[in-house]
Amino acid sequence: MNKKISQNVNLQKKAAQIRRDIVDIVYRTSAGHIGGSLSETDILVALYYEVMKIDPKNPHWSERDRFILSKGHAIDAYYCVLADRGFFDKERLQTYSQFGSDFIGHPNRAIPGIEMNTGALGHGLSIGVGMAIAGKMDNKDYRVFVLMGDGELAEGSVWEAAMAAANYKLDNLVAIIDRNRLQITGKTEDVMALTPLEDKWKSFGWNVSVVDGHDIPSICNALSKENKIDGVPSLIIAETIKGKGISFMENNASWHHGVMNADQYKMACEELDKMLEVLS
Ligand SMILES: Cc1ncc(C[n+]2csc(CCOP(=O)(O)OP(=O)(O)O)c2C)c(N)n1
Ligand SMILES: [Mg+2]
Repeated sequence: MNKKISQNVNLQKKAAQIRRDIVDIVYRTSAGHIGGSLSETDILVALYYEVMKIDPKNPHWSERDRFILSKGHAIDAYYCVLADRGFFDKERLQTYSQFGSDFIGHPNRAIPGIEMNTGALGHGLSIGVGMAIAGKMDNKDYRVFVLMGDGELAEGSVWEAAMAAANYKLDNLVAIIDRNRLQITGKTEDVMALTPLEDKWKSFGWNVSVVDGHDIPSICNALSKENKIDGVPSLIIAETIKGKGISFMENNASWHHGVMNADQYKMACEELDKMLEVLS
């Protein structure tokens, strides 16, 4: 197998393994936000295993690329990726959502690798703008990545940040939208219509790409520095499926923060184990 193809298979396998870990921690804790965690998994794998400049043993390394999970509710995938990348011992995830644990239901800076507390939607892009301005002022060449939900775009503060990013020519800022077309109560287009989404961001002065958010090589391509336009912030609209990888959860808003019963957990594990077997 050529090196590129085998690397792609490895990343697909990694994503399937991360999905398997997500199912485990969500089932164990009877909490979490599984739908949006499964939709963003391939994006996080592309970022943390291929694209971002990071050193898990030195999470405060000044040259590191920064990542903000603005859709902070989808913490399950984020914890599993950070654990697998070695930011902290996987065993610590056993305490997820338990009284006194640092591993609470939204990102917080007590966890190595997490840059910013998030969860109140609509703030991540403003934080990213600040970090990108700081990078420019300090003459650093790190990039700042911000992952937002599509429902999150109903928050007006997102658009204020979008304007500021273009105004300050932040070409070191990359925003990604997990475009799964669902938010908490139903379809984004019914709750707060976003189309034409691409045109909206272009009109705000962004360099916009649209990709299949489950095709890891395409995500990596879109995130590559080669796609940068000098003086222009970049936006990737990643077309995804909420609940991706588990048939009965896919495209179903009730799995935004649904909790599996024992039978559903078994079915979910079987589907992901089968996927892992195919990729082995
Ligand atoms: C300011 C704010 N309002 C409401 C919520 C409650 N809430 C949590 S998740 C969610 C839906 C988010 O949908 P989306 O951004 O599309 O996320 P995804 O589909 O990726 O899970 C809402 C409304 C919140 N966390 N923050
Ligand atoms: Mg959504």
